[in-house]
Amino acid sequence: MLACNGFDVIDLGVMVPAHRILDSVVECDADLVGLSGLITPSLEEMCNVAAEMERRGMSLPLLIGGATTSKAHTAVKIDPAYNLGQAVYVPDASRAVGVASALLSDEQRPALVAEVAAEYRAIAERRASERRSSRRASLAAARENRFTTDWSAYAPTTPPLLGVHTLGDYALGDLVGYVDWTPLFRTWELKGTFPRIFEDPSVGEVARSLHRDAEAMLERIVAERWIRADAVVGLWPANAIGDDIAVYADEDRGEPLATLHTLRQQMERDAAHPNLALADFVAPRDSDVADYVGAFAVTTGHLEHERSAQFERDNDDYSAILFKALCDRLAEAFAERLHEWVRREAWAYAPGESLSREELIAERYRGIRPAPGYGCQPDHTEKGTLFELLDAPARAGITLTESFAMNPGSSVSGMFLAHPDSRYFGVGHIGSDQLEDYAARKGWTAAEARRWLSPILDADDLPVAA
Ligand code: B12
Repeated sequence: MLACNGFDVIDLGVMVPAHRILDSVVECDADLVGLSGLITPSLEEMCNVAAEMERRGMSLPLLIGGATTSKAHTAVKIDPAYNLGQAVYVPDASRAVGVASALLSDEQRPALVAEVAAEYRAIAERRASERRSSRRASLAAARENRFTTDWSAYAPTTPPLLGVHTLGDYALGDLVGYVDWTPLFRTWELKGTFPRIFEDPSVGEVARSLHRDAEAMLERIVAERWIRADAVVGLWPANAIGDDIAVYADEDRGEPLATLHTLRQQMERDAAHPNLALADFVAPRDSDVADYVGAFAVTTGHLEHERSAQFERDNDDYSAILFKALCDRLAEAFAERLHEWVRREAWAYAPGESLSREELIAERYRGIRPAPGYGCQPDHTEKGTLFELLDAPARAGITLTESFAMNPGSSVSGMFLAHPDSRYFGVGHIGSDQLEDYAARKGWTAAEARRWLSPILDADDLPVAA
């Protein structure tokens, strides 16, 4: 139990399923429930919590926050599942106390709930009419307008290090130069880009002091080996087959080891702006070009929990937050370092590359490392295929939860694509035709497809809360 601004707070921890959250809520006779979501599958779980609260006849206020949540999502998907109580989106933790106090006050609650409910109804109606009027290309038309290139003129480099490689207990000192500091400032809600943020008249001084503390702690993390960095990387022969990528064990390219599924943009576009899918950047099977793909999983989260819990026990929340944020920075730095190693040595399609930290952050290199959950691959379940190919639990100690979050938290996973034209994009919303097609390719039932793809579906295709 934590004491926080006059409230007793019980933190149930991460990735707790709906029924366990609500059992605890009843057990401790809570006055309100707060949910925080980092990646989109947790948004689905929030809808389940709301529906389960309704089923149990509860009417406690439900506060929603976290990186992937939004007022629109709360209004359109969570609130409609919870008619007995009110779901309220809180964009920033510092506002949580004011909102919670108002919701618990008999005088203030009715007006706040009426205001929020009216605002959410208006948002839901606006969204529904926007969706109805949004124009979308059919899947067939989008495929027709795919990215194409003269594959016969493309000669992929054969990776000298094909297969799966473990980089266990990697030297932490080697990662420091790859840290992108900008997101660290965002953790403290300091807006600005490193290093320009230091000159900002309003936040510059705070940013400088935070950066000094961060560098000092980073030095200790490295010198005293506070955490362990583990990674696994794989490179295989591969070819695109339609919107999928077949991954092969060897150059015979017989039965695929696995199939990576990709989703295609369906917004209305023209020939100058292709409707992209990640599979477009891998040579198609019928081109007879021998292409390759890579995958990786990295973590800097082993041992993280023990130390951050110690800071918390010592009532040193500042150090606990700073330490967790640094572990996240190191995980990203490790992915950056690994990608560079792949380009220069393991796949070796850019052996002479030599880029500064700034150039790496600006992605001035050839190829991309799309991660499931980003805009160009919104399907988090693809991590399951990557993890099997990489044997990530055994080789790097990273596991997936039921909703495809990675454990430990400071972990990143994704693919490597090398085509010079490969680039990041957002799939955006897809139509029912692609929903059905993708479900068939993944071997999903219609309900499974709607569950996992719900963030990119139109209202008519959305799952109905249980
Ligand atoms: C830090 C971060 C990470 C860290 C992970 C941290 C961890 N240990 O779990 C690292 C670098 C490891 C990482 C990895 C990944 N990430 Co990431 N990550 C972020 C990032 C940059 C910041 C999130 C953050 O911590 N912000 C700081 C905190 C303080 O802010 P916050 O969470 O928004 O919370 C504030 C408010 O929302 C509010 N609040 C939060 N919760 C609550 C709850 C209540 C009740 C209330 C009232 C308020 C409240 O208070 C906070 C302070 O004001 C976001 C991008 C972004 N700008 O948000 C992407 C982001 C969340 N990541 C994303 C993705 C995809 C991933 C990966 C899946 C990528 C991959 N395949 O490897 C992995 C998943 C990791 C995992 N363990 O499963 C996507 C998620 C999109 C999606 N569709 O799901 C994002 C949005 C990036 C993007 N633009 O696409 N990530």
